[in-house]
Amino acid sequence: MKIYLNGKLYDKKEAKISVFDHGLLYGDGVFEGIRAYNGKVFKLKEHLRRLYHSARAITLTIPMEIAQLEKTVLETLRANHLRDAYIRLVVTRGEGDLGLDPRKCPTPSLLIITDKIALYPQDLYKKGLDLVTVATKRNISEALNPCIKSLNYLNNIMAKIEANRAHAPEAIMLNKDGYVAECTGDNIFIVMNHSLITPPCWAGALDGITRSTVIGLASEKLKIETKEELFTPYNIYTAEEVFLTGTAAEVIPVTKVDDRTIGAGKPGTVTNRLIEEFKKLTQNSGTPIY
Ligand code: PXG
Repeated sequence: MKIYLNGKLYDKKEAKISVFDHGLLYGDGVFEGIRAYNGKVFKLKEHLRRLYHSARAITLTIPMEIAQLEKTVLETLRANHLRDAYIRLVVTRGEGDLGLDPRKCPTPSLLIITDKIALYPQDLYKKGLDLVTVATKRNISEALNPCIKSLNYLNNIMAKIEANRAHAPEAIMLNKDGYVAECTGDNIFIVMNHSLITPPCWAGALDGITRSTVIGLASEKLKIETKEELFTPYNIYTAEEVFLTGTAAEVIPVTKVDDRTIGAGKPGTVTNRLIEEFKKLTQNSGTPIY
C-alpha cells in the first residue's frame, strides 16, 4: 500500500509522522473520509470543500490549492490500483516544539491514505440497527463547532465508549439542551407524517455530505421534502422510520432505540427507497479515477 505524505508516496511501513506533530500532541488538525465506488470518487469536490472550510476555521493553511489536492487524491488511488476505496485525508498543524501555540509549527503536514473499504455486514441493512441514546452531550458550538471535522474526536469517542458498553453499534448524541444532534460518525433522520426531519447543523451536527445527498434524493426522486428542525428522543421513539447517513454507513435503517421498537420494527419504505437511490447514485456518479 502506498501512502501520500507531504509530496511523496511511501510504502505503508515507511509513511511516518513526527512525535512532535501537533496533530498527535494536541489533536490540532482536520480530516475527511471519502469513498470511491466503481472507479469513481463520490462527491470529491464537496468533501474537499469541507476540508478547506474546516482548515480555514482553525486558521490552518492547506499546503496546496484545491485543484491540485483533487489530482493528488486521484494519483494516490491510481498508485494503489483501487476502484472501490476508503480515502482518508488528514492535514495537521505539523511539527513544532511542545506547547500548544500553533505558531510553533511552520509547516502543515498533509497525508492521504487510500485503503480497501471494510463494509458493514449486509444483514444490518435488512434488520436495522439497535441504538442507544448516551449521556455524553455533543460539543457545544461555542467551544468547538461540530461543523469542523477536526482531529479532536474525543467527544464522539466518549459517546462510542458508552455505546460499546450497551453493545450498540452507534450512539445517539443530544446537544446540551437535550435535542437530538447526531451520532458519533453519522447524521440522523426521522420520518414523520411522510416527511423527513433532520436536526439543523447549528444544533450540533456535522454538515454531512451523505446528509445533503439524501436531502436532495428525497426531494428529487421521492418528492419528499426535508425539514431541518429540532426534535427530542420522544420524536425518535414515535417516528414512523429512523435512519442514519454517513460516508461509511451510507443510508442505514434504525429499528430499535433505547429498547423502543421504531415503527413496524423493520426498515420502512422511505428508508428502503433512499437506500436504493443512494446506491444508484454512488455507482453512477463521481470523479473518474482512471
Ligand atoms: N457526523 C460525524 C460526527 C461524522 O464524523 C458524519 C456525521 C457523516 O458525514 P458524511 O459527510 O460522511 O456523510 C461524520 C462522518 C472515519 C470516518 O474514518 C468518519 C466519518 C466518515 C467517514 C469515515 O471514522 N465521519
